[in-house]
Amino acid sequence: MPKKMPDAGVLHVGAPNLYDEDAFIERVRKIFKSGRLTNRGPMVREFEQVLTDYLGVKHCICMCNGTIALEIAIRALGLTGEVIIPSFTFVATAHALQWQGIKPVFCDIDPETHNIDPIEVENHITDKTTGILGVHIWGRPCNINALKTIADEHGLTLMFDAAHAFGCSHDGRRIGGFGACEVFSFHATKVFNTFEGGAVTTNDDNLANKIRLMQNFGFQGMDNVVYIGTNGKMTEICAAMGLTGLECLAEIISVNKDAYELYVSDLQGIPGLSLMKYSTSEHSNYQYIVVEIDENIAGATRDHVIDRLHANNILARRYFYPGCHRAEPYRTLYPDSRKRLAKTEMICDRIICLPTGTAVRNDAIAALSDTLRAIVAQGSIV
Ligand code: T4K
Repeated sequence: MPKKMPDAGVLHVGAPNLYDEDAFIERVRKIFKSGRLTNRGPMVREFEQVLTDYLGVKHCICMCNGTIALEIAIRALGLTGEVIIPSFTFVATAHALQWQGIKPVFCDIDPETHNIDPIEVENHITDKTTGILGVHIWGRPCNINALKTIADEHGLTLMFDAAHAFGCSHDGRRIGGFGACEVFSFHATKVFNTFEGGAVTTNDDNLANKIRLMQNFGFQGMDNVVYIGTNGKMTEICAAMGLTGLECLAEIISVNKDAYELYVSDLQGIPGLSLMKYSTSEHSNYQYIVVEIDENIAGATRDHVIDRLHANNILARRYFYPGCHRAEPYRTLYPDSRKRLAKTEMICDRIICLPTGTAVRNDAIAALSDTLRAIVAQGSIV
């Protein structure tokens, strides 16, 4: 059972889903008994095996967090030069490239799906492009088939940032096995968390082997270093949290789905406000409640609505405002990006994420929706 949180008076986007404390502590006791704290001990090995089965992939390499997992995957794939990514993502996606001297080439999104637009991707391919890094924003898969066709035609590597997409599917297959590899985040704020954590999943044996070596300083065996590497290892305690979380993941997703359906009915008919839909034919984790405000119809700007929600102890978020291309260092390094990101900027300026998850009670959703309705009714544009 996921642990139900008491209502603390303030509603947060990102309040963690907590698991059964006793089951977790039992695993912590095992760690203390074994004396094995990290370096791919039994807990991490078990966690990787369970994840491999759950995701239906050949390899799962658990990491200390999603950002390092991205960096290692990018390096192991040998990406260089330019890589095409959406600007509408958490800044870690762009940083993981720029940190290694690779230029993130920001591409516009489809305003319906909020995902990278394959037609736009084609326009950004140059002789320096080595890859496409799609992001399954809000857990809704990118147009994977179209991206794969483009990557194959141009000899590019395709990988995915699946930080939001744990438990989601595309064409009936779990996210995790698409592209050369996919990268998950198990950060505290995610649908499934290991305090901090992440993983790279792949069906490629050689790539998996390389990533394993790179996450452990490049060590092959005790004294033999074969690659430049870093420390990307997951600890035993994080794996213990993950194993405990997997036992109640289905319940967490079901709580999220119920919350989403409550929002669907409670937010109905608010002028200028639309709630993002999840596919009914695929698995979704319902992690994000995303509303779009059209200020011309609502009569209130998105930022006014956010300010009023905050004043009412509802810590809604403007993910992923302002968009990577309008954040430093990208704004200064690549000032021309703005010219081709009109749809990204429009979405960045309209989105609000609302609280959900096991920390948010149903009556709080009803009250929040009433507050939101009242804020829009009051308006802010004269
Ligand atoms: N790619 C994508 C597409 C991502 O979205 C992310 C991470 C990554 C890559 C990188 O993965 P990691 O390296 O993080 O594994 C949060 C998270 O820090 C970040 O993991 C996440 N995306 C991003 C979307 O959101 P913030 O800056 O919004 O977090 P913060 O600290 O403001 O927390 C949000 C709310 O949650 C707070 O109001 C309080 C509450 N909270 C938070 C934590 C950490 C708690 O109640 N307890 C907690 O322990 O970035």
